[in-house]
Amino acid sequence: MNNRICELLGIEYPVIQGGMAWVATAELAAAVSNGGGLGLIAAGGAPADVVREQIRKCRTLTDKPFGVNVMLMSPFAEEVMQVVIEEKPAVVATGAGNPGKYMEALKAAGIKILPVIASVAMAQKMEKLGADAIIAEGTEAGGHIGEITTMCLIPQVADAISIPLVAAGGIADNRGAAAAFALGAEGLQVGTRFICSDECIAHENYKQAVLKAKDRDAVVTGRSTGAPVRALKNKLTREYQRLEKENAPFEEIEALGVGGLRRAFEEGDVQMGSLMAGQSAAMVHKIEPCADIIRSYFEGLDDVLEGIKKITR
Ligand code: TUI
Repeated sequence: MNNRICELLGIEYPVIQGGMAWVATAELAAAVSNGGGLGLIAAGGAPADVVREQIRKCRTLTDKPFGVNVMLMSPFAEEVMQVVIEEKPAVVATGAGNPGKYMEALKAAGIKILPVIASVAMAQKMEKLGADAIIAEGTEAGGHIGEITTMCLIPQVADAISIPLVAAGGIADNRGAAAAFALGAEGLQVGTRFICSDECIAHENYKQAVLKAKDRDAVVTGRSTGAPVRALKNKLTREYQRLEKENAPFEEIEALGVGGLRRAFEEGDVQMGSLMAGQSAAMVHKIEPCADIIRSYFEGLDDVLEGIKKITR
């Protein structure tokens, strides 16, 4: 592939697995990397020693490049970055903040830096600070999200930067891949589909909830508290939305979400767990190996392009 993301990361397919807290473990990251993409261990809100363990475990499961996604809102972000700099995975992706203060040390350690951003201004800032590539995430994505759709964000970021661009949010099949490449991205970040992979250790109930999801089921809560999160509709999201509508105190709303991820991913609590997933959940129809998911984005791509030619000639 004549592709700067593949070249930069030393991978076969320009597919990066999203950094999903609790879901993106060493097992998932290694399976994605072994399948020819770039797997990421999600640090999420985990303490630094857990992240170190995960990196070391991943090394036993793959000899391909892999990375760590550091969630910058984590209370452990600083220590996690320190561990990452010591352990030197090939890549660090960051989310939910500005990784500027860590860039120099990451670069000195020879680690490639791919910030996940949700605005043009942040993409430009990251390029200036020395990011190796940008992951621009549209509001269709799961978890903590920005405001702009993938459709509008990707071409604007593509026009504003010259380093390689990865599109994220709502990319569920080869049509989404073709669209992302048409908009100016050279790579895809995929989260939700990898929840429904054989190698993902998330609870079976959570996988089934993704498989059952329909078009309007991935809803947003937390807009009023300034940290919007997209997750599958359930008792938790309804309760959240009710408190938000009633202008309940910030602490009461926040308390509802505490432990929500663990409840979903470990206990399989599909009612009071936070089933973070993107709008593409409605396009996930089976549980399959990571390698097959990766390949599915490129198989039939010629037919997609032929189809476009046919209706525009
Ligand atoms: O980070 C994500 N997705 C996430 S993080 C997460 S854990 C969490 N749980 C509850 C509340 C908040 C976080 C679950 N899903 N995606 C990448 C992403 N980053 N989307 C948006 C951003 C972002 C936002 C602001 C990146 C930079 C940024 O900069 C703000 C600034 O100016 O510092």
